[in-house]
Amino acid sequence: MSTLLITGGTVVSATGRTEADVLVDGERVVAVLAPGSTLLGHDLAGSVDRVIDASGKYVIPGGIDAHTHFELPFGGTNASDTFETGTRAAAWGGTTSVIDFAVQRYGERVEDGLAAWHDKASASCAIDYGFHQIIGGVDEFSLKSMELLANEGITSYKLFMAYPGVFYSDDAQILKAMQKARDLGLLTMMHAENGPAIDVLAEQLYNEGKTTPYFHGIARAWQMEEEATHRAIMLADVTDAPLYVVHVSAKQAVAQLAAARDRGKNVFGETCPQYLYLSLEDQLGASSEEWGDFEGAKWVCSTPLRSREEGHQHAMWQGLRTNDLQMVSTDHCPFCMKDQKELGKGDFRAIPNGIGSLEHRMDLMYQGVVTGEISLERWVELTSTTPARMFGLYGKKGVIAPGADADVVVYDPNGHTSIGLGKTHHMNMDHSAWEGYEIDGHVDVVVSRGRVIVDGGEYLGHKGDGTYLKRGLSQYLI
Ligand code: DUC
Ligand code: ZN
Ligand code: ZN
Repeated sequence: MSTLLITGGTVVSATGRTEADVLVDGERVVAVLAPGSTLLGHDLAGSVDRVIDASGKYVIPGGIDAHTHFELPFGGTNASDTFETGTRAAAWGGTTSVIDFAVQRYGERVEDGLAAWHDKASASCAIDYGFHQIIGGVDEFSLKSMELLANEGITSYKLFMAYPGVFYSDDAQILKAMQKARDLGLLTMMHAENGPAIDVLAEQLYNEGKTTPYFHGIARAWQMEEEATHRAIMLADVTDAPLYVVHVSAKQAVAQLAAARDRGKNVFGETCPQYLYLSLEDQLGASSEEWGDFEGAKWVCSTPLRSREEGHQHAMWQGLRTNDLQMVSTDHCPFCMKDQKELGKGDFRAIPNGIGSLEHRMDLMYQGVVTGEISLERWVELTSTTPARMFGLYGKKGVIAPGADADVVVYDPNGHTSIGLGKTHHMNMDHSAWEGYEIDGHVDVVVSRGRVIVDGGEYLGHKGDGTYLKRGLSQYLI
């Protein structure tokens, strides 16, 4: 067991900041000390195995990305990050826990999907990991299997109102699953888009010769997200089940969440960096020398990037400030252009949906602190503390306090990060959705359960060091 002292930094939590030294013994934080404290001896620095000087830097709880899809079979291919490559990239970016989605489809057993995800993840992860369960085929068997999930530490599951024929659930299925979830204390996560209507719109656009990535965003109109969000809220209301809407991108959907929350409902929403920074016009409508008007395929994801002219990005930041949106995850679902996104050349409907952002979430959200969109404390809350509370990890994760896992990031506000291929990029992708983004800050040191895994530009993590997070019930409910 080794000991570590992080000294001279500003420890930032969801509720404040303070000058303090953080003492780590083995895998845990054991003390947060006033600078110069002699409580634990006159030469604490001399008695520990390692001292990290964090002077002038922020000391924050490690990031928790509660929405990743490693190796997800989707759109005729598999998401290109494995648990190994994905968790390594996460570590580089200051994220020390991920929650990925195990998959069950029609005709499959939930238990088998879960076992497959454990097989992929165990011995592969550099940081700690947990699972949500996708229930892509709601039937009497999968409903019964939900009873096992909480005991396995899987206290949240995801349904899709989109993707008919793949993961789609109709209203009757959603209602039944929510009733079961309410009884079991599980949190229902919802992909809220009206899939059947979207598929009709997409087919009509395609038949009119509108085949480029831009039309992915047109087919998946904001009305489709608002309507599904409202329907999900009503189904949750009538079943008295808590609801967490994933990857919110339409300002009208935020308004639906806000209205439900104003009525005192246990309704929550996450957004993702892509919906804060990127747009229909600038990205889905982009063209390049290499890819022509297929360039926009890099940013085909669902929910889609939305029009900047309509003000969705502004509304997402606003929602984060007002707590109408509570968290920022990435929906990390990377695909290469070559052989993967290319499947949809000439037909936007066949482009695998997904963007890779996991490595850059902490930086991109810190840039929101620099530009005044959110406070320093809110940065920590959105990226670590609330994810921990929402998904039953708080106390162990999401906070720097005695007894918590020593997942700590030393972040340098005077540092700089240039994002892009050949610069900062460790995800298994042949392009970056964030090429050219410049961040006025830098992840200097990353500690995962007491082990230093990133140290000033050097990666020291190991495949297999990450452990499975058996999660408790949500600690965020009203
Ligand atoms: N959206 C994506 O962009 N990718 C994976 C699944 C999803 O819902
Ligand atoms: Zn989704
Ligand atoms: Zn997702």
